[in-house]
Amino acid sequence: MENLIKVVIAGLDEAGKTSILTALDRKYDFHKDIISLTPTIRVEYHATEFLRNKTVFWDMGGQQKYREIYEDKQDIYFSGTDLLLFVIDIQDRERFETSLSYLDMILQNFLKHKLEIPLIITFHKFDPGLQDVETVIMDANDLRQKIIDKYPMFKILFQQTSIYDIISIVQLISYGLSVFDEKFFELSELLEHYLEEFNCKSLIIFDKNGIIISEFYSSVIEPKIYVEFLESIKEHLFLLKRMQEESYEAESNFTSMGNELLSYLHKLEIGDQSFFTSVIIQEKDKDAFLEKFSDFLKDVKKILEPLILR
Ligand SMILES: Nc1nc2c(ncn2[C@@H]2O[C@H](COP(=O)(O)OP(=O)(O)OP(=O)(O)O)[C@@H](O)[C@H]2O)c(=O)[nH]1
Ligand SMILES: [Mg+2]
Repeated sequence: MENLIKVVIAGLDEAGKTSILTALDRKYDFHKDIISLTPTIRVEYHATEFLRNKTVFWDMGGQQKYREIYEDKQDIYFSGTDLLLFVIDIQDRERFETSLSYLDMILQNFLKHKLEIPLIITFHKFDPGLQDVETVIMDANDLRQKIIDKYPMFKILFQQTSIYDIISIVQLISYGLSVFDEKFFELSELLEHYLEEFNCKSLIIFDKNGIIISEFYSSVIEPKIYVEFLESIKEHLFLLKRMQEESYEAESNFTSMGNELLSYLHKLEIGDQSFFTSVIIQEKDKDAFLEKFSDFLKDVKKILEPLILR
């Protein structure tokens, strides 16, 4: 059975909603597209597919004149929402209150219709340079606490994102979509098991759009390799795009990362869908890894097949 998932992305004008979607679409080389973005007029729709679920993102232009329209015609805009992604510009202190009252309008509508859907609230424009700026961290904590206190009835996941950190964007959307099936829990347990078997640093499964379906990281990633580590995951996003292209023959790819680490990307077909496994291991473990890898693929297939072929 095919499902249609409606994801509403809301937040004030300039919060960065369209930028988030653009970054997710392109994954690479998107900065110049984002610079030329113009304010969204009313609602723009972006459709994508996640497993067998068609997902439609409603990118709700955030200017005041549009917010008034949504408030007037709430039921038209917000009915049938499966997931709300609410974006708060963490650099826009002056408008935190305005942002919270917009959130309140939407949540009151959900409550009226007993829509107990998952919410993701992201503190966006949390750029790499702001990660340890005390005032910004405190602002985020205050906002989080206010929201939790006011809406105990909702399950809310808080995130921090920046378009200068593409992994944060990929994770944002991935966490959102993975709430829709308990299979994801099984998959996560499987990854935890194999992370140990392979003795690897990270184990990630992406779908064909580069959306993370499941991921597991070693708890001992040394700070000095962290940057290269993120870089190599970014490279995998780029490489998986190329593997999707007709002209790129290889199904898998080992790359040396320096520091005695290898990154490995492997394409896996289930039914008519492609998935990608990204692994980072130590060079010395390569042979042992390759011996066990086919078992891993079999186990992954076992879990994903029913999702794909139903
Ligand atoms: N510093 C920083 N700027 C960002 C980030 N994301 C988006 N921006 C900038 O914020 C501005 C507004 O981005 P948009 O994506 O158009 O904002 P929007 O929420 O879609 O706005 P509306 O369509 O009017 O509702 C642009 O100039 C982006 O370049 C970020 O993570 N960090
Ligand atoms: Mg926009």
